[in-house]
Amino acid sequence: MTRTADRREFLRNAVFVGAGLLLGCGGEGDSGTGAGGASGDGFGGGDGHAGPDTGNDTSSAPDGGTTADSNTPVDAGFAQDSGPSPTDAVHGDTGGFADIASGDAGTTGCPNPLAGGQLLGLVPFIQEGGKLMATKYGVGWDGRYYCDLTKLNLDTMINPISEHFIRTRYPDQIDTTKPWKLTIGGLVDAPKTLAMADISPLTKDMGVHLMECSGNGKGGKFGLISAAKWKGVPVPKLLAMVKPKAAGKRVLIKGFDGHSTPSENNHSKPGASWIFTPEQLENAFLATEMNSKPLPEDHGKPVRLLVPGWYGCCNIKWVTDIQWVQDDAKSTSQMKEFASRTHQTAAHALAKSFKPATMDQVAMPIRVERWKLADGTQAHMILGVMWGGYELTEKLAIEFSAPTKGPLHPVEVCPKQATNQTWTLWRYLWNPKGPMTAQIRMRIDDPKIPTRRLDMGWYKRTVKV
Ligand SMILES: Nc1nc2c(c(=O)[nH]1)N[C@H]1C(S)=C(S)[C@@H](COP(=O)(O)O)O[C@H]1N2
Ligand SMILES: [Mo]
Repeated sequence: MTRTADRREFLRNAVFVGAGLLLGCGGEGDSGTGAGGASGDGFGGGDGHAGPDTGNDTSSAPDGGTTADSNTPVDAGFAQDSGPSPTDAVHGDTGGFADIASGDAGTTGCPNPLAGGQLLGLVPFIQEGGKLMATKYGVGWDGRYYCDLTKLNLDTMINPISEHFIRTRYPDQIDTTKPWKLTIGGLVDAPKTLAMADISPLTKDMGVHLMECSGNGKGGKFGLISAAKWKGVPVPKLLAMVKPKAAGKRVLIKGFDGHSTPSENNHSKPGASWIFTPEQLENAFLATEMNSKPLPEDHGKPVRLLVPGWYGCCNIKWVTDIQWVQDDAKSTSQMKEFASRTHQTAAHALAKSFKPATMDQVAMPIRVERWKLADGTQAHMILGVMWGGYELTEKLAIEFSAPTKGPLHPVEVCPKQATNQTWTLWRYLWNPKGPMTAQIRMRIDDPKIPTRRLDMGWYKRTVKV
């Protein structure tokens, strides 16, 4: 069946129920009593490492965030065991389904196993939230936009600019009266300074890339992740404009990071910059356009770094300098701040001790739909995304760790994963046996594929059905 035909069939069969009072835009309120500081990266403030998940479903660090300094996705506002809030009840929310209806060619391209059924609504994820969702708020380092994943456009799998996550808002100390300058220098024979007029002619379409903040966590319902279409200039092209001295071995990329409002609880330190080897920057680019529009202020206007496959913290915004530095250059404050969240063993003193801050293969559910079938029975359709990693896989599996830790069930990714640059949609037809609170956790059932975050239980999500 073609994608379009399937999509039409899917839509014909979907009967929209309820007025669709959309939740998710700040609807959850603040449960207040969660662990950790008030600010942060959608993250609990600490910088230690949680151990691998023990399989214990109650209060291991990756889930419960009970250890003050554990590296968990739990952050402020997540009240442990607070149970469902009044808004957690299944309601008539068709949230996001209108978005599906707006496209014509379906992304899923898979036969709809619920043909003839009726979509009753979404089952919310519980024991998460607390952050203001789908709203731009805050200033400087603490400025955020958590995107509402239940409303992801499943046809395009791209976030419009207004719905792309934000971590750190436009610095108020940028002098907008002066033209932007980018200096390529450091340990070079002759540094070069470029204006945007020099950079723009060098740009080209770079395709769709997903970005995820390494602090993407439960407090913001995992909304610090988004995909956009980018245009920019390949970093190797810029590096080729200067001749490094023999001692120039690594490349520091630095962005403007001056905000007059300090980060709450000193959570974020000034000095956004990261040090790479030239090889690590082979596919990197300095972006000037996002979704065919000049780069918006909050996303790095006029120019920002994007290193495909690396965590967001490496994607320096408001780039001012590219500098060749020596092999034993000291790591930057940004590298140290994000050391644990990027799987480093310590906040190393030297840049060369840092491993690439890459995202292993990851997956999580984003929508749990409740359907009524033609025979009157109910079914649940779980929709989710898979992203990251270094090779394509068909070994996605789902695990329900309630009422007992369950076996792995293979999940068909449809259409098959075609790139690691951005996310892929998957869905799974679920028939829970009776009412229960279930933890949904994804796995890649292939020991050859590294899955550090899935191993930790980072993206476990809980629903009550
Ligand atoms: N100059 C500067 N660049 C920065 C940051 C920052 O605080 N200052 N934050 C980084 C982090 S932690 C992330 S996740 C991404 C977020 O990019 P976005 O806001 O465009 O989604 O920007 C990165 N670039
Ligand atoms: Mo981040």
